[in-house]
Amino acid sequence: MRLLVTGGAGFIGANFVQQTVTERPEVTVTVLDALTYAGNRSSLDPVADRIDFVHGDIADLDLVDELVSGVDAVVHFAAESHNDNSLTEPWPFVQTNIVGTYSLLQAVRRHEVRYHHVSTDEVYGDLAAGDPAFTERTPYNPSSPYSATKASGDMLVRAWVRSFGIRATLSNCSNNYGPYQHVEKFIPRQITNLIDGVRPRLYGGGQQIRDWIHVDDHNRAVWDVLERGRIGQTYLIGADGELGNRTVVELLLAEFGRAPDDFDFVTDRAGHDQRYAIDASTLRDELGWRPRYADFRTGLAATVAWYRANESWWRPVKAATERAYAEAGERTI
Ligand code: NAD
Ligand code: TDX
Repeated sequence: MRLLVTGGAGFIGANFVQQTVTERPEVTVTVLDALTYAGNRSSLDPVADRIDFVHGDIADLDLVDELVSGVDAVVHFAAESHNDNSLTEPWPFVQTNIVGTYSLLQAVRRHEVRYHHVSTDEVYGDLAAGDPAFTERTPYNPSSPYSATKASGDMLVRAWVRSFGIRATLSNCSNNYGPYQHVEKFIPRQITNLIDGVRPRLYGGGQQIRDWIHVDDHNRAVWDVLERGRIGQTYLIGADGELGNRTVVELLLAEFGRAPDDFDFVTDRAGHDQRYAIDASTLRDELGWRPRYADFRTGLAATVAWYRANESWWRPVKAATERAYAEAGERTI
């Protein structure tokens, strides 16, 4: 199988490429990535000699058409992915997450290529305590510019399935953690702060809840859907990993031998979603998927170890990332 992977230099895409090349030597991988601030070519170093890398934009219609004409399937990870950035400057989110998705859809339509679309549980909005978890039937209700543009991309995919008969599947996953995640995101930000002796920073009161899944488990599910998913179907991916943000910070503080209250509360995120939770029954029952990282604490400890051992990967962008948070108005409260 010849595969085009968009966003393969990002957190989840790089993990997918590494996993694929290692475990499926029969698959030929081409990565298309614009190497934005979030892309890091060195995340592909372990497999660099076994893939083709194309530096380009998914919204470049001609480039995408040419690349898609030469493959059997596309797995689309590329996105602007950070909620906080979407509040500061929404335009790149519209361009990449909507226009970029359109460009891929037109190419897979023209060349009749199988397409898998990677999306997020945030398209469903948020839940209150006690609400049932999201299912494939939950109505879309996105809150942030990021999640609204992801929801828009998903809607385009559904329309291209129905109107043009493209062979597409979608997956909407909960919060990922693991190696190679950009230090702007919650868990790597706090790990790298702690390595630097800086107190973790919790938005608002730290009461928000996220449903954590290890990135390896997400990508195994993506493969299951790509190989055995029903065309036109959406699969929710989650590993029953609901935890409050404050609890995550306390677990990290324990990993570093620090007191459980050794953190700061900082300015809350505008429109901050309260809780996400995934019901992954369809994926489990239909495709037999099970997470391998059933214990979040074990996965978190391995992630801390990775950031300790790979300072050269994250150090070059740490200071600028913290400066951007300060410039966006983040203050201790
Ligand atoms: P990321 O920000 O780490 O990586 C995104 C990658 O896309 C980068 O390599 C970047 O250079 C590339 N990219 C951005 N714009 C591009 C463009 N116009 N053309 C080509 N490449 C471009 O993101 P991530 O966390 O790895 O997320 C990957 C996908 O998974 C996204 O679609 C995201 O919405 C989805 N997702 C993420 C999570 C999560 O917890 N991180 C959860 C569910 C779904
Ligand atoms: O410093 C922080 N302090 C803090 O309390 C940061 C960066 C975040 N937070 C909070 C905000 C969220 O409640 O932690 C939680 C997680 O924040 P993020 O890592 O920014 O993730 P989230 O906004 O939940 O979105 C993530 O999961 C869904 C990914 O970034 C998205 O790409 C994915 O779609």
